[in-house]
Amino acid sequence: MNFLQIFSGASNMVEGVDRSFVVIFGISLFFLIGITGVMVYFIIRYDKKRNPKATQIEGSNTLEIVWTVVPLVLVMVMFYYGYRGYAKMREVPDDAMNIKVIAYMWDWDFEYENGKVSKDLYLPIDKPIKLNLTSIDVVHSLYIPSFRVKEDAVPRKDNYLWFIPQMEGEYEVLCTEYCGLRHSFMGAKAIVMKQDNFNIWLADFTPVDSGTIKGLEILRANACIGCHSLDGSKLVGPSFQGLFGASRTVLVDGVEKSVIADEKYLIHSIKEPNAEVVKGYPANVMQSYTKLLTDEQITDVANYLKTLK
Ligand SMILES: [Cu+2]
Repeated sequence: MNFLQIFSGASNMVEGVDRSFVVIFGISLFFLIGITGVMVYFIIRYDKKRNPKATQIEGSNTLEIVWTVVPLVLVMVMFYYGYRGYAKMREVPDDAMNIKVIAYMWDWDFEYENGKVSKDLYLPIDKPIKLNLTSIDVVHSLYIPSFRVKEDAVPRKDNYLWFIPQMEGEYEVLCTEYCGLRHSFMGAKAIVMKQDNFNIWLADFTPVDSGTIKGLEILRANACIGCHSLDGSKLVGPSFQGLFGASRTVLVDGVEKSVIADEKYLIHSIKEPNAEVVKGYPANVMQSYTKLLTDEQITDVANYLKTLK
C-alpha cells in the first residue's frame, strides 16, 4: 500500500489536505535536520584550530545547477499535491445538498432548502453538502477542522465550500476571523447523522412569525448586535436578552433614575440613546436611529426585543 493513501477521516477532503501537509512537512523536516547537521559539521570541521588558513573557492557550475534544479523539483512536488487537493474542493457534484450559511456578529445561521434555520449544522452522512457562505456585516471565516474545510464569508460576495461527511459524530465549527471582538465566540457544532434521522430532524420545525424575523433582520442589518448581545453577554452596550420588562438604573444628566424597560423606553432609547444611558455604560457612543429607521422598523425591533426573555 502506498503510504500516501492511508489518510481517511471525517470528510472526503481529509485525504487531499493531509497528504499535501505530510509531503510539505516531510520535505521541510528533512531540510531542517539536513541543513542544521551540515552547519554544525562545518562549524567544527572548519574552526580556527582545524583549518587555520581559509581557502578561496571560485565557484562551481555543477553545484549551482544542482541547488537550483533540486529545489525546483521539490516545490513542484508540493504544488502538485496542494493543487490536487484544492482542485477537488472547487468542483461541487451536481447532486450536492445546498445549505445557506449566514454569518453575522457574532453567530452563524444555517438555513436549509425547506426554510428550517438552525444554530448548529446538521448533516446526513455520505451525502455531498454545499455550504453557500454569506455575511451580513463583516468578514467571517467558516472553519470545520475535522472536515479540513475553511472559507471566508464576505459581505456582498458569494462564496462556497463543499464536502462529504463520512463519519457520524459531532465536530467543531469555528470562525477563524481575527479582527473583531467576538469571532472566537462563534462556535457551533456540525452533527453528522444517518439519512433517516436527518430527514426526521429536517422536517421537524415550525416557521417563525415573520414580524419577529423582521425585527432581528433589522438589528443585524444595522450592526446593532455588534454592541448589544442577544445572549446576555456584556459588550459595548447592555445585552438585549431579558431587557424587556426589566428594571434599569439610568443616568439622566448625571442623576440616577430607575426605569422599567417597556415598549416606550425601548423606542425612546433607539431614537434618543443618549437621553437615558444605562449606569455602567459609556455615554455618547450610540447614535440616534430616528433618521436611519422608519417608525415601523423601530416597532418591529421593539417587538423582537420583547421575545428575548
Ligand atoms: Cu466571525
